[in-house]
Amino acid sequence: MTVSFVIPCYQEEEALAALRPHLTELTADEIVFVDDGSRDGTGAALLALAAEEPRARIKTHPTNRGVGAAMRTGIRASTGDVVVVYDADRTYPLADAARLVAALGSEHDVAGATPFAGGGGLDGVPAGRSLLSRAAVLAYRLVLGRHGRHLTVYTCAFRAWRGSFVRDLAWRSDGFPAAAEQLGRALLLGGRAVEVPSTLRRRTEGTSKMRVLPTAWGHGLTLLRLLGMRLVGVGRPS
Ligand SMILES: Nc1nc2c(ncn2[C@@H]2O[C@H](COP(=O)(O)OP(=O)(O)OP(=O)(O)O)[C@@H](O)[C@H]2O)c(=O)[nH]1
Ligand SMILES: [Mg+2]
Repeated sequence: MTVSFVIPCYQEEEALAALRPHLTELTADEIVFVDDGSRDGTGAALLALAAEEPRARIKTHPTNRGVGAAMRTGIRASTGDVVVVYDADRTYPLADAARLVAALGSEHDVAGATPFAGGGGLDGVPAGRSLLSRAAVLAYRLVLGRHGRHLTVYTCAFRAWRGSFVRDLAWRSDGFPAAAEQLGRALLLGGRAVEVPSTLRRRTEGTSKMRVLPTAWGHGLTLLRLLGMRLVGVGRPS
């Protein structure tokens, strides 16, 4: 079984410098970095990293298109039987990637990290951010009904996917709501999802790219799209 990591990066010069010494801990056959039109030293940091890490591959967008678009580029370029999406700022423990891959097994299409199930947690994460995530869970559960009731988080992109499943998955959002849209669409298509408790910590290098208002608006549109899919029965499991 081969494993690809996909790591979207936008203005992550500092976070990549901190990630670099940890790459050897990563059980992967390839690591696809997507530099999404960064204007800081991200491009140079990735070249330096690739010079000493033969598993690294770099995809570049000439202009900034958003994390959802970067995931699309990275996932489509990946070749692994399993694809792990991981944030450049290491806010979830790198070691938990192996737990996601183990939980995915052969019975699931996606295994996602969650801070909101027993054994998971939040470490220094601003209250506003966790509130947004918790509100999103309620909204996505409502819209997805029986398809999504068993899950405790939708906005966290740190997941292990069955490669063939996620490379076929389409999503519209180019921004942060893409993580929730991927999961919602996967569930409506009959995808089998499992969660693994993990601890989300506050970012220590670089700055957050998440803007609450545009992201909340994007979630609203995504919820409407998923509701439409559910009502017309798109992807109803047979
Ligand atoms: N490719 C790409 N990646 C992005 C973009 N915005 C954010 N990212 C990446 O997506 C991941 C998550 O972004 P963050 O800024 O950490 O957002 P967050 O995790 O919600 O918030 P914090 O951890 O508090 O900063 C990081 O690896 C970012 O580099 C973007 O426009 N394009
Ligand atoms: Mg982050």
